[in-house]
Amino acid sequence: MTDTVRAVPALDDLLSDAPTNWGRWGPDDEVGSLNYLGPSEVLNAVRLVRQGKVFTLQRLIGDPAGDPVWPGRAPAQRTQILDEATWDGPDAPQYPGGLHYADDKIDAFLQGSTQYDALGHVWYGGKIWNGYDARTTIGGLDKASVEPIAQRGVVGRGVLLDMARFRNKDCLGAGETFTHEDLVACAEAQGTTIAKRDILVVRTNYLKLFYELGDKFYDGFCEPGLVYSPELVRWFQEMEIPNLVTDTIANEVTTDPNNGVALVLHNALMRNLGITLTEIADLERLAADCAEDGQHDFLYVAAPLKVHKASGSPVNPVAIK
Ligand code: UVW
Repeated sequence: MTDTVRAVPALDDLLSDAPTNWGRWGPDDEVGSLNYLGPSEVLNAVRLVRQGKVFTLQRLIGDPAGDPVWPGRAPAQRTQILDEATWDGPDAPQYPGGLHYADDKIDAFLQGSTQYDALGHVWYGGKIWNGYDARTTIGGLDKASVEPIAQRGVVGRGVLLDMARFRNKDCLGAGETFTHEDLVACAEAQGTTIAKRDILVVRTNYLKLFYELGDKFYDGFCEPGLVYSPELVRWFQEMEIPNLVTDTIANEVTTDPNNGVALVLHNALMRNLGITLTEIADLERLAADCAEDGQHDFLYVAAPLKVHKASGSPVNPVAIK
């Protein structure tokens, strides 16, 4: 090894003293920190609906401009199976009364658009969320799949933290990092507060570059985002954050500039604390509206699709003011 090649620590070592919530909600838990969102959190969040404004946060699947995906994943392919041309030929199906219809299907990575990650989506050291054996993922997630999250739904107070606007930028740059202290400062600058059990919705507008740069977007791929520190993990733990939503593909700085490890927070927050991650959200309309009316908190409602044993699932979250 030369002086210029840095030894990258194993997650097992980097996070050896990091807190976990394993066992906190029982040995069979599969939804982790979503347990923080009970009836009182839902009712408090409903009170934020004062203007009747509705924002859907999903990106278009099959966007003619392209679908941003993690390297190695492919965008969804939609195939038309039936359409009016189906009835042109002599072998066309016949239905009493002359019914015609259109059918189509998609072949898609479940993490290939706006999505919830299952708590068992990532791991290290042979264990997933709650200490389940990583071998329970083989052939489909027997434990901590997206199914229980989808069954439960996610409803609470969402807070938009517009990091791009806070830094006076159109969008954050590749590899740009921020901390929990920056989130708090951003909230303060917006005239809002982050309360315990809030769903954090963080805007970087980084995917703007995906649409502008085309394939070059993936050169030296390193998204901007939150960066690991023990203090940040403790803050998420103390604030009892149930869900982190961002507009990037993977919710955190891709490669931690301090240690060279990939997706540290997927592990420190999701695997260890059971915080659900929601990625590739489209926050542009919501952010413009928040900047205009000064209301950065809202009722956040999300119900990912119920897919058996899946590691994630598409979702169209809704923010209501
Ligand atoms: C990976 O876990 C690789 O990516 P994501 O969480 O974005 O699906």
